[in-house]
Amino acid sequence: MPPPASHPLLQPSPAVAAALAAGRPVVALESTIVAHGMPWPQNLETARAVEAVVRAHGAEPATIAVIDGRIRVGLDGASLERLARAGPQALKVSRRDLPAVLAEGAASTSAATSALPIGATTVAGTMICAALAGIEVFVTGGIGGVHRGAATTFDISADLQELARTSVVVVCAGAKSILDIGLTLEYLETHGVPVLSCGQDEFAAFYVRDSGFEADYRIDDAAAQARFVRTKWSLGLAGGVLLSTPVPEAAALPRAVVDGWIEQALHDAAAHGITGKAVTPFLLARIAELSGGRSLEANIALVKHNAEVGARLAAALAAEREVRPARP
Ligand code: PSU
Ligand code: MN
Repeated sequence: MPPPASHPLLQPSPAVAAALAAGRPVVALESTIVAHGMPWPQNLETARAVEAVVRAHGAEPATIAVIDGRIRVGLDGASLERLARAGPQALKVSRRDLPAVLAEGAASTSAATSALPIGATTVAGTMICAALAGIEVFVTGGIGGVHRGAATTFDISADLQELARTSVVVVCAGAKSILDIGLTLEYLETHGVPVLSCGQDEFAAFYVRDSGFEADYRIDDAAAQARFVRTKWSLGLAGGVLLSTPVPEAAALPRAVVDGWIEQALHDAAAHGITGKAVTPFLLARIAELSGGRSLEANIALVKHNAEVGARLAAALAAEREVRPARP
């Protein structure tokens, strides 16, 4: 929806810039999942594999991160490795954090900004950067949401507010069941964010296929998804669309088993006094430990599958644009 904007701090790779200029499909990918969501070296392997899936389905991958004071849209191999190796040392960058990793870059005309930490963008942070770059589709693993116990902790991911305001489609395997999925969906409804599902009626629950909650609309066909999105934006209804698709059957984990790990991980987080932005990375890492790596396998499989769904949608949106210009 947003016209491709340029900003001095925005640095698309040559491949991404060329694809955008030609109206070819581009898929944004986030970097918090790389730095904070998975351990080395599976994080780098997965990031590369996900980019390959996007390419195999005819779209250009654009992994987004803030490096040396620039919003990099599309990372070369060395930068992707730098991000993956930085791991938890990278700053987790949501809406509020963008200036912290960019302000020095803004003041500088050279690349003498390497003292800045690498910024790994969350779903919210990546949506902002994708919209700035003119990218309409963004693939992640699972979005942040309303945490269990939010009534007392107020812990509600900034991802939800971003979906309410920024016009990008976010493809995900639903929300992690470490969250309160019912409340997450209520929040999205309040803010007018359509929740689409592809492949099943239910909203997905990350490692688990079924969340127990139905999505608003099931649309399996990419061209029909693209028409839904174009229609929303053509009405001036700014804001995101959430497209949920379940983890592939072969990699899905049984809900009862996952619930046990989650209870334990939540207990441990409380015992360690983990709060704020550290909560989600802590829970993901603890669940990976408790599951003996099974949750990580599921996580990798679902992101790759999301990449396929996202690339098909990006291609359908590009085709739709040719037929009916969104911005006359
Ligand atoms: N989903 C994953 N791995 C992740 C995340 C989501 O499979 O690492 C990250 C995303 O970047 C998401 C963030 O935006 O967790 C949510 O963090 P918080 O709950 O602090 O808003
Ligand atoms: Mn939070």
